[in-house]
Amino acid sequence: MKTAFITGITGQDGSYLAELLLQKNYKVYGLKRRTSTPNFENIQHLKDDIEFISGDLTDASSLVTAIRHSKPDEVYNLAAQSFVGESWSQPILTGEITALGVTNLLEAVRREKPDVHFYQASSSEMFGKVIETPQKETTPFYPRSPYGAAKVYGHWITVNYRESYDMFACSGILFNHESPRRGIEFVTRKITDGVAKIKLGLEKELRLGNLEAKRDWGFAGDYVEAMWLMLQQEHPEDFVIATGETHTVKEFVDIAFKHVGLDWKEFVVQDPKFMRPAEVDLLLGDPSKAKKRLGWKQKVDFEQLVKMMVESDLEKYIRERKG
Ligand code: NAP
Ligand code: G4F
Repeated sequence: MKTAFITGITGQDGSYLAELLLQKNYKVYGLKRRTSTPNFENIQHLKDDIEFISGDLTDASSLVTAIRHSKPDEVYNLAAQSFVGESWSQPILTGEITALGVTNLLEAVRREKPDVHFYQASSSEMFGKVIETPQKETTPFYPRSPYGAAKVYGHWITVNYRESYDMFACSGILFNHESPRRGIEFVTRKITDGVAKIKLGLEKELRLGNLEAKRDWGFAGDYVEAMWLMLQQEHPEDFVIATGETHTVKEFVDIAFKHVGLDWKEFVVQDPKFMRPAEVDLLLGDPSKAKKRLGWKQKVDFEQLVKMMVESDLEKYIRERKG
């Protein structure tokens, strides 16, 4: 039986990855930071199958203890301050978690279990003000937010530990991926939650920022499979994971409202509060390397994703209404 240690297990990706690894018969450990109220929403159904270890990415000693205790074959570093918008309000904390936190974890692995296969959650936000389109593994980075800058550091320190210490350390450069478990402040979930509330008469409008931004959106359940595949290869390498399609926020809005028989123009209000100091206008990934070398491919397309998220939010509010 293989053993995996996952940071960020309570988040969107952590929950799908834990599900996948449990299905594959892994023993799964998850790093859980202390919160004043329980935060198990995404992993409620898996709680009894996971062994939680208390710790924080900014507390190096807790990571050493976690690796020593779990003795993992594979480590997936999914923890981060992951909300781009918030990274302007908390730039230092974002750097401490999303950048230096990676070094804390790599050091713990190097000292306690250097033969680990290590996965770093890198991001298409590193491409920022894109230098070329589509973006691939060799595209230079130009981050546009404190979050993007922190991810560039996390990416390069992972490459550096691979090259300095011959560690099996890989970075997955993942483009946006979404699901019904997506945090409510991200634009896709904010839209589908808003559509469900408007349809059920619980809200009258949906306030959004830049509707022209373009993203390459996939389904989180498909993307965690790529993470696992990267750690099963003979040699550690970095891979872009994307759909190869890009859509505007407006297109997402349009499909979501149409799915419940409404016209978005009657409900969406543009609010400068949600505009960013520097925007990433266009992301479009080229997943050819992952398709060829990992045999990875997406199963859920853009329209299916939007509809899946709207349906899930509708069901949630209907259930709550029934009490
Ligand atoms: P998410 O839902 O925001 O989950 C983030 C996780 O990190 C949560 O479990 C959170 O714990 C944990 N965390 C935050 N600060 C921590 C700290 N100081 N110590 C330990 N744990 C901490 O993010 P996600 O969408 O699943 O993304 C997973 C990873 O992939 C992140 O690193 C993200 O930056 C990266 N990424 C995401 C996407 C995407 O489109 N989803 C694309 C590219 C890269 P709490 O529950 O306690 O807050
Ligand atoms: O959903 P978002 O907040 O995601 P963003 O900034 O693309 O970041 C996500 O994907 C990255 C991968 O590329 C991850 F690394 C990162 O952790 C995160 O998961 O915003 C998407 C777009 C932006 O252009 C934003 O300006 O939607 C635009 N937008 C328009 N109105 C809005 C809103 N974003 C949010 N969050 N809220 C709005 O009201």
